[in-house]
Amino acid sequence: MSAEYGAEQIQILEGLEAVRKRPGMYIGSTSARGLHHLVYEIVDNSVDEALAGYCTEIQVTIHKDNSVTVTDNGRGIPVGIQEKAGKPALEVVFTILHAGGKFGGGGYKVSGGLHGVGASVVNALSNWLEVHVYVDGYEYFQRYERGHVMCDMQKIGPTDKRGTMVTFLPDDTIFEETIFSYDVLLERLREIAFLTKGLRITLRDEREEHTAEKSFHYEGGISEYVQYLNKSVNPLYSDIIYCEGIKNDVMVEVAFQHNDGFNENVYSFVNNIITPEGGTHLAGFRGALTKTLNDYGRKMKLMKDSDENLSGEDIREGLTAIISIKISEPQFGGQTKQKLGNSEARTAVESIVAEKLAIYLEQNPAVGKTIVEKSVLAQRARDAARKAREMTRRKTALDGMSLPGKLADCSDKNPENCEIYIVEGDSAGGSAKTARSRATQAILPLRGKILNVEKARMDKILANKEIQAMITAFGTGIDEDFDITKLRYHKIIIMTDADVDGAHISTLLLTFLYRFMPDLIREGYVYLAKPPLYKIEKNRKEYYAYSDEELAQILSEIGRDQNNKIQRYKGLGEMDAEQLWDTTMDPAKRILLRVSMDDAKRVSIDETFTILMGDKVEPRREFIEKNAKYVKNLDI
Ligand code: TSJ
Repeated sequence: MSAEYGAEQIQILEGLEAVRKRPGMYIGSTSARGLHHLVYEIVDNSVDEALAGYCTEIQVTIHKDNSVTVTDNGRGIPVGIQEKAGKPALEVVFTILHAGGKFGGGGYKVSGGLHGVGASVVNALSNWLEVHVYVDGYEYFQRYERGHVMCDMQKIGPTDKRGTMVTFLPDDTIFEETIFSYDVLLERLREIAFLTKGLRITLRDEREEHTAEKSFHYEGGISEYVQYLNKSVNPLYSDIIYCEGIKNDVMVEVAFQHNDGFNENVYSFVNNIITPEGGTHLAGFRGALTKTLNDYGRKMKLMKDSDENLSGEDIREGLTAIISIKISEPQFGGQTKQKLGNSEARTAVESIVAEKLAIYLEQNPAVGKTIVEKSVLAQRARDAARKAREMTRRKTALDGMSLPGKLADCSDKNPENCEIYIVEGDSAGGSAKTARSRATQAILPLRGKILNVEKARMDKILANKEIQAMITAFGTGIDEDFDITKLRYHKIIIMTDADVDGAHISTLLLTFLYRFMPDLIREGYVYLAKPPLYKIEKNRKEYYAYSDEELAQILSEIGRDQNNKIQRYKGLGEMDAEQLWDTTMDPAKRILLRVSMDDAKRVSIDETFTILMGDKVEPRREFIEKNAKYVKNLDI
């Protein structure tokens, strides 16, 4: 008996040692991302408890030493002896791989959906972890270090509390980064709160002198999420349309509302995790929306019998939607294993949305009419855009590759070696053309402000000369024609003045790239050049400073005196070709900022561009006040 117990013990240790040996296998990475994942793994357990109907509050606290406490007011992790292991279930949860939460019981077990691995992994990757459980009038406690049990589970004494409290300190020999970001946690916790109606989630940060605290609680759930996402645009009707139901064991919730813009902002979630590549749940939603609105439009004579059906895209123009499903065994497929494959998810979403939406439209004909009319306009614009697109296609086919006249192309034809500078203004464009290294650097000057794609329909965007020039120069095509393998340059470098106007133009360009060629950003091909802010001259020697801090540093190094000449650059135009090469274009010396994006943050990126480029002033002012430094938001 005791020998058997010993053997089992060793096996358990091996289980968690495996996690410490290959942490990436269990939490994706040991970077900041993996670190934050630890918190989500723990929080997921409390969210499950909320979904089961037993927990209404979750508190997350970041302590001064970067340990984190997660507390909930659920039933408490069971403390009874688990027969198979011969020890308290609590200990099993923390010491056996994949044991977290598998106690049967009702409700939907959602963690473990995409990459859920549970409490034992967090334990294995923590310097120490302590758990308190408050159940049936008593408090229980256990402590672990690097996954090893430090004491048997203790029954501490009576309590009138109920719930679970876990505190852990991530192991700094495993993680490259052990400092939690309040903002990153805040963003994800807000998302969870929107997706779990009624649940209150509070985040506290005790690291600063004044404790920061923020609480999220949405009785309206994903309907409030849609309202929140549409706060900086103009809705076409005041309702948020909401459909909910359970079919084939798939729990479905959908909320949406149209605005007067042109973007489709549809986000799908499976078990509270965003699915950037969609899948069957998204397909089910799209199918039901398209069919129901076409049926409605014809029945109400809003379309003629001879009219073509509205396409899905037409109906989704200006649509903000959240699709959230809970499913017990999600299957993911596609190249990156991120696309939901369960066919029962498609039929569940399709039938629930079709049924509920038809009823809603019957009862709200004014809204139905508004949506159909908006879609008909979109259909007409799309026809015009298709004609424009066919024109450009025919043109390129006829002329071989007709590159824009303003482009000074490079001679090297291997895209890996090639860069294109998108330069604001003809004069800076001229200097850049003189300065460049002709073999590998192409220059495309753009005149003035480019079109704000947040406020224009596709046909207008495709007709814009500056945008056409970029599309042809890149070689990739756009939107549905986009083909990244045809990209002619592996570095697309946006070079604008280091002032407010320059920042605005960069943002316009990034908005365009993000909306129509997001893979360029996702694959890391897009950069911002960083021109210097100051030139300092002393004894015929020139120094360049790229920030105020650097200016101060250079001045303290060379000595502050009368002979220093400090010039503040107001624009690229003030530099001659040689200076431009030296400071901003020479690959050996220049500073480039790579623009990156994290798919998990797609909702907030979309929001950022809508706020920055949309037409409501108040949200923009708020956003700019909160994010005073432009460059800080580079990492979209
Ligand atoms: F990650 C974790 F396991 F450490 C953890 C679990 C952390 C935190 C902060 C909370 C929890 C947790 C687990 N909260 N609530 C629960 N509930 C259960 O484990 C539980 C309780 C009772 C029953 C039952 O069937 O009676 C079933 C379950 C899953």
